Amino acid sequence: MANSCISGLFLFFALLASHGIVELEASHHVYRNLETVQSANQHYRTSYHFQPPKNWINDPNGVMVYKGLYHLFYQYNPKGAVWGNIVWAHSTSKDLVNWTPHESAIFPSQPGDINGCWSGSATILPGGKPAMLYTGIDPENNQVQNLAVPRNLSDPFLRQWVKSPKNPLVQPNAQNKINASSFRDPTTAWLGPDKKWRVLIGSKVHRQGMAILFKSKDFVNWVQAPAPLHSAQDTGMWECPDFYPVPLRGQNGVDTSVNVPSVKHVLKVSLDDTKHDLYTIGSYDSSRDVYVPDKGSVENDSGLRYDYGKYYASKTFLDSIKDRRILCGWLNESSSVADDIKKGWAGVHAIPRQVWLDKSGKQLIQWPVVEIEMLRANHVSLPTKLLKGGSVVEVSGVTASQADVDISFEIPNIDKAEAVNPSWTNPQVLCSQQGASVKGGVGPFGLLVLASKGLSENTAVFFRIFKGQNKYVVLMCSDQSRSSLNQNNDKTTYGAFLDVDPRHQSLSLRTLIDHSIVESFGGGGKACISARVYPTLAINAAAHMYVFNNGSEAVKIEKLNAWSMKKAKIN
Ligand code: DQQ
Repeated sequence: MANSCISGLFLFFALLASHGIVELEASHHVYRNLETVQSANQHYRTSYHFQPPKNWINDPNGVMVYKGLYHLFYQYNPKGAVWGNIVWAHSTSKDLVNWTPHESAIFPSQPGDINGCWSGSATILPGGKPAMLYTGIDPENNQVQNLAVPRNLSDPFLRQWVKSPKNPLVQPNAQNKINASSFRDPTTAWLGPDKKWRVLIGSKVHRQGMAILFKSKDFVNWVQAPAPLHSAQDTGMWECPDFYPVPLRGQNGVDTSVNVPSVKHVLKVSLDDTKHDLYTIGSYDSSRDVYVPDKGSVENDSGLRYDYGKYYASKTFLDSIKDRRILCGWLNESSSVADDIKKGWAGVHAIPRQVWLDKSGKQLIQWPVVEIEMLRANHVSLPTKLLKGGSVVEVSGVTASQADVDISFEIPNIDKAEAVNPSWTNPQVLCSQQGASVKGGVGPFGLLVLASKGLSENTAVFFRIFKGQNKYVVLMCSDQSRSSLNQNNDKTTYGAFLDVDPRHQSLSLRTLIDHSIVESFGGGGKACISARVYPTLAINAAAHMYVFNNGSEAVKIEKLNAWSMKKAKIN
């Protein structure tokens, strides 16, 4: 462990820092004739986050448990490292960590999906039979809804899928007036008190995002309900809706059809305009088929998000093996399309997270599934230590490019926190203005990961504490501005406010580092920030990890545990 003064270095890096935001989203553009030729330079492939050997991936689809195996399907381009030619690729796992690949499960073969098999979800029908509802793109490029079921239920790997001869089951037409280019991504269906199935499809009318509701007795014939389950003004298109109950107490999950007084409901929508997964917590009246978000819920881009970094098109499923609800999400690249084509792949999935309702009832808690801990090796811990303002301490003894680190801080002199400015309402803007190099009172303190020896490259995940009127405000940031010397990447700084009272609780930060992923969980999973980064110096053995404090006040490292992460067997 080395200790040195870093304020000069931070000033230098501040001058180097780029604040440019590069728009790199590639969704729904068609790139033709791009067969993948992978380059030899593969520093950014991950070791324990899900990805196929090559090509483009996006949304997780139809995640479920069948005969004791986890099944993950995902949007995949078999022909290249950019979005297009979309099929449902398929892998299975016994532990959500190691994954075995299978042939693509659902691919264009009928008029109802001839131009693409887009996102959808699994429903477990009575008798334990899985059924997939998914969006197909028809010959006119209309978005329609289809059904596929396993060919052979005695195959635990469910390698073959048969499409319903009734496809498309639902399509936009003159009667329903649904917009044929904004009608996609069926949810897991649930049963109402009338024994009818219900499913939501994402849509919009002008700028009003909505979750259109359909009902069915037999899972084949679907009738549109008179009103959407829910909609919100001025949000734009809702992609990949997800709707599920969470128990008021405890960390267990319950089946999607459960609606009893001891649960609340969560509605998550993926906002196409901003590529953010936004959720509200509320109540579902199943006799009227209305969902009402709790009072005070924010239903625009400033609302609650699963992740305040790059994380999109997620969906949950009930893990009936362990009675928990698991969230899977897509981490898009932050590199340029040209760089993606060069490396021959794009897109990874986040570590599956267990989700449950916080004791406050006001937000969800998310935590990486416990199984990921089986990859931990070379445990390193730091004794309790005071981290003076302007200091940096290396965490050595772990593979810093492939690691799991869990740290908690105590704040001895919290009254020295700077006053909060009432105009600071957007945490992302605040983190961009006050990055890791900007000195503060209490904070910034946290981790420098994927850092080069001289710190010219690093990703800083940190906290700042401000004094508000009656409470302290905790800001969590992930600052990518110095993450790479390559200027072609999206280095947007991310931020979130964390609902923790630092007078009474220690402030914890867990970060999963995996070559080009920095996935962070603040306050025991109250705020998550995932980032994609592409260091040019801090790669493999040349990557380092540090704890830093760039505030004027000392903070105490109450505990720090770090591990190297072994490589998982993925595809
Ligand atoms: N991705 C799918 C769509 C969905 C979008 C297409 C979200 O079904 O709306 O690949 O990333």
